[in-house]
Amino acid sequence: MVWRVKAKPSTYQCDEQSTALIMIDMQRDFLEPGGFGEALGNDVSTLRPVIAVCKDLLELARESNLTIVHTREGHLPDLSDLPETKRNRGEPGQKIGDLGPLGRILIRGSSGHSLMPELAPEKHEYVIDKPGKGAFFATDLHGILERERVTSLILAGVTTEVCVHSTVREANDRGYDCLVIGDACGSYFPDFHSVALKMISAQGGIFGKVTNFLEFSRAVSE
Ligand code: TIU
Repeated sequence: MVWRVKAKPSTYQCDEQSTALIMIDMQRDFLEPGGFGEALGNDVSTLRPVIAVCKDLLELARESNLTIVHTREGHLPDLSDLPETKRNRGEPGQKIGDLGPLGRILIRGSSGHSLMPELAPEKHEYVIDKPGKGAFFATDLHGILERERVTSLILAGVTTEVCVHSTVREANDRGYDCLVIGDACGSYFPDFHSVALKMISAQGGIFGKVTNFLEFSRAVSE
């Protein structure tokens, strides 16, 4: 079944056999108070509306039997995969690896590192742990997608201009056809969110295309 999604700058076309949903970093560390997002000085409540849209998108992807990949940004407990430059950004005393209300900030295995319970992965879905902002850096995501014969990526998650953007750029350079679901992405900075989406779809879709959940679900149910 070929889906034709109304998108910017033009219609996006894909089919369920070769399409994956990539749900980026919907972790407590970014969405709940006491985690990494707040440690960086952000108001994490700005991201809350995205959870419901991501939930609907995840359910639609499950009903459509898409390959589903969840990513989590985080580091090993011994910090061996954490560059000093990354650790030293942010307020002193609130660095990656420090103990916060959600456990050690951005460390694999801490409660802050886990995915939001509303978006918990099912058994057969992939969960990719990534030390960087882009989901292809130092992970086996590309190999997984090649094995699944995936060529089209539907992207959602947080934050629009950081990890979603980095991943779209990496995916585009590896030849994937990307569609970003704008209202299933969120930023601590509303103006960055809208400009980040424009940057993807400008210049004829320089990194990919952009739509919203309603248009995507319309195309899937047609
Ligand atoms: N700070 C910020 O906007 N984002 C991140 O650090 N990581 C992700 O976007 N996941």
